[in-house]
This record gives sequence, C-alpha cells and structure tokens, in this order.
Amino acid sequence: MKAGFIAVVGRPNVGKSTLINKLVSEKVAIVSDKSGTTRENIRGILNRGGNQYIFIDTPGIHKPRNLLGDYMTQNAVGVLSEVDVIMFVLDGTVPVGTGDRFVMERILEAKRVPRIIALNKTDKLSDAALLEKKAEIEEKLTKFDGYIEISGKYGFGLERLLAAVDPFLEEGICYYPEDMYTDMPTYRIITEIIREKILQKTRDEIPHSVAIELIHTEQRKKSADLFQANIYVERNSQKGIVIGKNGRLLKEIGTEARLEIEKLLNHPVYLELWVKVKEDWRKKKPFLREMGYAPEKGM
Ligand SMILES: Nc1nc2c(ncn2[C@@H]2O[C@H](COP(=O)(O)OP(=O)(O)OP(=O)(O)O)[C@@H](O)[C@H]2O)c(=O)[nH]1
Ligand SMILES: [Mg+2]
Repeated sequence: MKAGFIAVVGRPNVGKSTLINKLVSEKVAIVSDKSGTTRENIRGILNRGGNQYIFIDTPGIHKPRNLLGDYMTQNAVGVLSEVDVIMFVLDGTVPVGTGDRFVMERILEAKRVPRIIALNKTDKLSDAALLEKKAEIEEKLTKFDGYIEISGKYGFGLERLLAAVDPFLEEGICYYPEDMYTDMPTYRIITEIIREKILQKTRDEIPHSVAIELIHTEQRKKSADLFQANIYVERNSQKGIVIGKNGRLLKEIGTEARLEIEKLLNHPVYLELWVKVKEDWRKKKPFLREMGYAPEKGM
C-alpha cells in the first residue's frame, strides 16, 4: 500500500473542484462558474490499484479583500508545506496571468515538495493551441517537476495525472478506510449543496455574500428527515433577490437542494430555508467562526 496527500491549488475558477470530483467519482466539492466557490480545504480520497490518493481541494488563491478571503487563501496556502505533492492547476482557455504568478510565488515560498503543473480545460484547445500554451507556460512560469494536460470536466489525462503523482506516494501507509471518499461531515455537505444552488442561480456580489447555517435537523426512520437552514446575505437588497418574485427563486433553490440531499442520504427530506441579513458578515470574525470559517483549521 502507498498513500499520499496531493494539494490541488490554483487561481479561482480554474477547475480544481471539478477535477477532484471526477478523480474520486463522487461529488465531494461544489462547483460553479463563479470565482470563489470553494471556501475551505476538502479532502477527496481515491483508492486505486493498492494506492490511496488524498486530494485536497483548496479555495482559489487570490489577494484577499476581507476576512473571509483571508481565511480562504490561508487555507490553501497553509497546506502547501504539509503535502507530498502540489498540483498547480491552470486554466488553458485564458492567458497565464498575474493571478497564476501570485499562486506560483506562494508555491515557491513553501517547503520544497514535488510540484506538478496540470493544464486544465484542454477539451477547449486544439493541438496547435496546446503547443502554444506549453511554450507560454515555459516562458512565464518557473519549471516544475512535471507537466500534464487534462480536462477535469471530461476526465481526459487523469491516468497520466495519477502516474505523475505515484512516485511521490509514501510506502506502507494508508490513512483512511477504503470506503471513505471524503472527510466532510454530512451537515457540511448539506449546507454546501444549498450554497451551490444559490451560486448557480445568482450573480454579481450575491454568490460571495452568502453563508448557510443548519439550525435544526430531525432524522426520522418512517418519514422524511427535516432540515432547517438559514441563508445569510449581507444586505436587505440581496435578501429580496435570493427570495425572488413571489418567493420563486428561493423555492427553486430549495427544490434543487432537496433533491440532491435526498440522493445523498437516500431518504426523503423536508428542507425549510429562511433568508436573513447579517450586514457585512465577511468582515466579522465571530460570525465567520459561527459559520465554520475558523482560522485555526488546518489541512
Ligand atoms: N470546459 C471545461 N470547463 C471546466 C473544466 N473544469 C472545470 N470547468 C468549469 O470551470 C468552472 C469552474 O469550475 P470549479 O471546479 O468550480 O473551479 P475551482 O477552481 O474549484 O473554482 P474556485 O472554487 O472558485 O476556486 C465551472 O464552470 C466548470 O464547469 C474543464 O476541464 N473543461
Ligand atoms: Mg473549487
């Protein structure tokens, strides 16, 4: 048995969470087309051919503008020295930019561990574009220990990704039971599912301004489980948007989240949602802690 921790890092929105879900064939992390979807480190575990790969999905590394942003970037940067391999994910559909270089600098500052570049979203690139991209990366970024071309969305190149990681796994060790694919507690998966539906249906500042708190749960054998959750936004105007005309949007969010939670639990569910305003909560430490965004949490 060989096992190891692989930090999956990069700018926001490059496809880290999509990649990890594909690798472990389970929805471990929520995904959206908005930057800043992932807010904390999440482990996705893959057991394959006697190897245990523990992928750590991380928030997109960026220059923070509030305490939540600090927390997110600290989570991601904090794992860089603790893992066996760093997988630096780039979005192949956009030029290599200052955001990528900012991530690279954080990687280079960390304790020396093997570093691999994974060029993602290659399903959108022609062979010629792939060659150009490789040259651009060689020119603009420091040389790493490996370079692979992948598509997390469609699952291209994942065998090569695992093969690139294999030499750095540790012999004779196994960290998790074989049937475990994440360390996320169920209540957290549930609040994340609700947040994902809101992210997918709103835009501008709202995706960044939402936090979910599970306030009451009742597990019942013979009838549907009950989950009650608060959706926090930062302003009154955002509350109106999330609720929508005649409560339509909130209802849609609730239905989609409920269906997914039922699938997760394999049990019928009642989901009750309330939208509440907590002014500027992303700048308020006590509230961040209440929402589980507590700085002392590590890898
Ligand atoms: N075409 C294409 N799109 C992809 C691929 N991987 C991810 N995407 C899309 O890119 C967007 C961002 O994906 P995420 O997986 O949420 O990205 P992330 O890096 O985890 O983003 P943050 O959590 O915000 O840092 C989504 O719209 C995905 O569908 C890919 O391989 N090909
Ligand atoms: Mg993510």
